[in-house]
Amino acid sequence: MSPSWQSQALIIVPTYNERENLPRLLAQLRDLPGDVHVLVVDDNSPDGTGAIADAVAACDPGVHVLHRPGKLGLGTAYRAGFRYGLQHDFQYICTMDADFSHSPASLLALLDKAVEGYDLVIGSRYVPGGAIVGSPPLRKLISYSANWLAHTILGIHTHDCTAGFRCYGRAVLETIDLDSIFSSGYSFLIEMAFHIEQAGFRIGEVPITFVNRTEGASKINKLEIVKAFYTLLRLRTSALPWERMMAAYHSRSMKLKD
Ligand SMILES: Nc1nc2c(ncn2[C@@H]2O[C@H](COP(=O)(O)OP(=O)(O)OP(=O)(O)O)[C@@H](O)[C@H]2O)c(=O)[nH]1
Ligand SMILES: [Mg+2]
Repeated sequence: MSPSWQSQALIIVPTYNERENLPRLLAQLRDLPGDVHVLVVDDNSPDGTGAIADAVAACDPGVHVLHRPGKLGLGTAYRAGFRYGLQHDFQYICTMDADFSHSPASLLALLDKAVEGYDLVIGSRYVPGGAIVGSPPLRKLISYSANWLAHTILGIHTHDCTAGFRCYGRAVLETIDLDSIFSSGYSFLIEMAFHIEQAGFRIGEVPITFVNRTEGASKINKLEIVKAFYTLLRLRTSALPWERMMAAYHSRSMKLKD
């Protein structure tokens, strides 16, 4: 029997220098039941990941590629992917890393839960059954602290609000003003979780085992960690009038750029 999301799910895979991982990942995603489509958002990777994606897409109508001129950040890659998914009428729009930290097989559990009626489903390391394998202790500490701070400073309830393994129902992405999301990098994930909770959507988490990448290099750096901290403080003060004014100005200028 075909799953109920048959041909309705788009998986956004942002890439920057993932040539060792991408061909295998695309093959595994396209082998999943339900004809999930994949959108690679590549930022002109110097290692030729974009050309690899094009070669796969040329032979498989379920693989799509968006090319951007340079490294513009993970958050804006997600946003470009969301727009593509909405324009092409997908009902479930998922995101995952290209580096096999998020297992393609676990995607089915996220989609199942979304079909149950959850507006956003997160593949979570921090619910019972979730785990992290192979990450250095410092990396684990940073991830754990970012979540703890998000819970403490912003009152976010989602256990793993920094996870990039997600399945958004279409309604969420139609409702949240994507132009008002200020973060262009990794803190985009915290900011989205915050706004989605504030908007009253139903968020579910399914346990996943996050496996540290074995191929290619991480793109997260110290600046992204500082930005995440700034994002927490900015969202905490977002009730202040000047912050609302800045947000409105930012949203207007993003709309003009599109
Ligand atoms: N298009 C695009 N993709 C990016 C950018 N930065 C990172 N990525 C991709 O986003 C995904 C997550 O990046 P990673 O470097 O794996 O970051 P991470 O998973 O938080 O960190 P690690 O655990 O160290 O791997 C990967 O598929 C990257 O190739 C970017 O600026 N643009
Ligand atoms: Mg990764």
